[in-house]
Amino acid sequence: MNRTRRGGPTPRPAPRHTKGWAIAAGLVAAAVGVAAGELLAAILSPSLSPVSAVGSAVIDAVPGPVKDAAIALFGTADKAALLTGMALIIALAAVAAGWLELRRPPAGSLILGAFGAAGLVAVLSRPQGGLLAVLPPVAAGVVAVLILRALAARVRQLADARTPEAVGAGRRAVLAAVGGGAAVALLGTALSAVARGGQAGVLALRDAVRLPVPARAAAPVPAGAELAVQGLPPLVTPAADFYRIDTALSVPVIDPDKWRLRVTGMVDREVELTFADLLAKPLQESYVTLACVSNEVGGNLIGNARWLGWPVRELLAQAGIRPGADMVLSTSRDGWSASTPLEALTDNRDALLAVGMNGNPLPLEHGFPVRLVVPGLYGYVSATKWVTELRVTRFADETAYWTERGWGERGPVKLSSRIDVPGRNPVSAGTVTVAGVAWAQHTGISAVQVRVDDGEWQDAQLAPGISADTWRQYSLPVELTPGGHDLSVRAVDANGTRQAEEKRPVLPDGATGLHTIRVTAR
Ligand SMILES: Nc1nc2c(c(=O)[nH]1)N[C@H]1C(S)=C(S)[C@@H](COP(=O)(O)O)O[C@H]1N2
Ligand SMILES: [Mo]
Repeated sequence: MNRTRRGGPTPRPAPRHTKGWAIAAGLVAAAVGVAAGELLAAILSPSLSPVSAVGSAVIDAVPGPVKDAAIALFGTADKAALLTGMALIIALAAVAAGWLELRRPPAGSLILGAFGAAGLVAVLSRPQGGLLAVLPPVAAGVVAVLILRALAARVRQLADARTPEAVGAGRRAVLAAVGGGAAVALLGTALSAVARGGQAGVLALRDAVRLPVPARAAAPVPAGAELAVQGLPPLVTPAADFYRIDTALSVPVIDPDKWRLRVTGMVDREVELTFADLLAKPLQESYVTLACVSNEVGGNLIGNARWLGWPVRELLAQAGIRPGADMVLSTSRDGWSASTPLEALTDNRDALLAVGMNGNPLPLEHGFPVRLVVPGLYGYVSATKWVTELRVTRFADETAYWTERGWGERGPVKLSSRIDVPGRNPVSAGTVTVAGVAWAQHTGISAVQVRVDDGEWQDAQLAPGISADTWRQYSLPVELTPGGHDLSVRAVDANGTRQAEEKRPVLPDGATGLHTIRVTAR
């Protein structure tokens, strides 16, 4: 179709030429955008994909009868049909975008940008949504628009070419740009397929893991531990809602059959443990509330789960600890490390080498196949995910990832409490329920008090706790007159120590201060 007439005087190139290139530009721009979003998602997290988020949002949004009709029509190929349909829609929009970007800029950019925005909305509507989840669709939209503009500029140059030389040069420039873009899209798609393939493989291995029945079951959840207050987070946090904090840009993907844990350092004999070895041990289950040192007062970097694992002290006993050691440096597959006081791993608190979370193998994001869970310590000094080595050593000799960066050497969780309800403003004046959680892991909570403005501290109803290692819910009805009010909460631990009122930042060893919220009663 690209006949070049060399030698003769060439009039304006036929618009058909540029139309074809404009359409190709739109398709390539969309393809590079989608590839960029998928690749970023594959790197960031196994449970993120803008394309599948859009697909899932479509599935959720489609009315039941349409869903039934689609299943009747396509049977088990319904998901493939949906993806094909989405690809067709994106391709049609890309064709239109390429064409319009040439004729009526920036209409084409707007179309591709709108697709990025749709991906963003879809991702935000998924339960796995989090801050990380927004990056891939945003990247997809931005990349697609930038590529489209760059390609359209070259196509426009070609359209404006007046001499045969200019037409030839313009065509070569467009061909190089469009071809280069297509190659980048293919490469990005291939790379994300490889990354996904590795994750899919390990996800399948994870699904195949059969966790043993615990030799010691978790303490039962006492009746009434979960208060029937609307808006209060569940007592046990579902894995999908559990906060995730780590330095891993891409989630380590570990084949459990190849996983090894080595115990080294100041030990009588080094020990190496396989996943099968670990599953064969008498495992025990316990509820532990995990908290991040970066959790601000009132923040949500805290969650409570039922962990299945083998007490770390059993493993350390097998290795035999030499005198003088006071710390265990645990290292993850991706090189992160935590320094945990030896006694927290050997005392009776049941620090676990955990393989299960709420009855399932650990999610990839939460450390599959094995992580540490130590009641009473912030995650940065204890909760190593994807753990591969425990080195028995001394605080005087070695440091860990965050302690090298100015965070406290020991990281006991600070006694704290949070108001979750009322979560919305304004509230109706009159009787208002104030409710939330309080925690002092490994010590336990003995009382929670609530205050309205500068009034008296009133004892809240404290729900029974699962154990000293878990948070406890509280609630208290208070009377609010119309107008603005400050609601505050404070907790008292099992030793009678009252929560510190002094405001201190999260650095270096955890925030203190009282959680106070401002509500308006109408
Ligand atoms: N390998 C690894 N493990 C890690 C971290 C990390 O960055 N890398 N972060 C720690 C921190 S700071 C916290 S608060 C907990 C969070 O665990 P979660 O993501 O399962 O909630 O994991 C800990 N374990
Ligand atoms: Mo953390």
